[in-house]
Amino acid sequence: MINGKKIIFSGIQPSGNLTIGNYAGSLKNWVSLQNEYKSLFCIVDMHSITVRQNPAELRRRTYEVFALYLACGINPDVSTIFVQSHVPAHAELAWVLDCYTMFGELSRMTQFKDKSEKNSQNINAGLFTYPVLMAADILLYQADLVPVGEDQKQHLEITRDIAGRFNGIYSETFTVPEPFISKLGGKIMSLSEPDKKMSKSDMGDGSVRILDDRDTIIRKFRRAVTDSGSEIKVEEGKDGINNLIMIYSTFSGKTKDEIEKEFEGRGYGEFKMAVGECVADALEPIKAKFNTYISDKTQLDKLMSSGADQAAYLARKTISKVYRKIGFVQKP
Ligand code: ATP
Ligand code: LTN
Repeated sequence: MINGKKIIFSGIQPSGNLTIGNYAGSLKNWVSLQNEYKSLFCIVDMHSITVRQNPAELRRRTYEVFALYLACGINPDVSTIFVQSHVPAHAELAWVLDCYTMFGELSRMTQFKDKSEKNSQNINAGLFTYPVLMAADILLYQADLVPVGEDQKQHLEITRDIAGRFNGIYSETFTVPEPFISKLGGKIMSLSEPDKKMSKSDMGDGSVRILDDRDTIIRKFRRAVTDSGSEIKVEEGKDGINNLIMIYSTFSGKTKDEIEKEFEGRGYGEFKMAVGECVADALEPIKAKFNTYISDKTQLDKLMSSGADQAAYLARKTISKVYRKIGFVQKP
């Protein structure tokens, strides 16, 4: 608890241009939760180097993600926004937690298996211990709730296990966090391969970016892969149309039933256009705000620096407690 409020922590990797999946699964929920909870939103640059990044691009994207958090409505006066590598305690706690995490547990992580397949020439140790750094992010701030997309559920489970194990050995040290995964938008699928999660590091037309221009957004939706059939109806096995209905619902606020009624007797083509236009309309104000924020580097630097200070202050408290409990001698 901070000032009587429960704590939220979440993060996104600056590993590409953010997608509407990142928006629906994360950012949108962060904005609606930020006033009720003490919130910390991180740009997890240390996680992103588990896959090789171009240094200049990583630097640019870190600023872009920061500006996008602001543009989506994260208020720096109420929430702490910061860059992971600016707070050394993340790496410090990750090392400690590495020693309380089992090789077998990490071997079961599906994200590790997926990313190892995608990056078969670079299956580095960081990719393997990725969930431990994520556990450190969350546990450092004694977070109660972690709003993420469905793909992160397994990482939350291992975080809870690590916290429970540490608490069991050394007495209550960490808050055991709960995941917050919204039913709507928790898993947006690729438009070109609707059986796969939309992912920011996937190039191509399957991923719609928050910053795509209007025509690109509409074109991507027009080309979205759909199943055989013509009815706009949620149905088991119809991944393509189910995904489009889910996206439309997330961005329009309409329920599944309202959407099915609205498009009764109308074809896939018409529906795809409607979804594209609805998403493009919803993203317009975000893009406008993004352009304003990204053009003021001085202001971004100021916010980045103050966010890191706020986070570092909280993180230090946990690190000191952990070092004391495990028997590290305090520097005399
Ligand atoms: P990468 O392609 O680099 O792995 P990513 O698009 O999967 O990136 P992350 O940075 O790993 O994005 O995730 C940031 C947040 O967005 C997480 O909370 C994650 O669960 C959520 N998220 C990512 N993709 C989706 C999606 N398709 N649907 C819903 N939520 C998503
Ligand atoms: N692993 C997450 C990003 C992430 C995160 C976190 C999310 C890193 N640290 C802490 C929530 C809390 C991902 O790949 N989407």
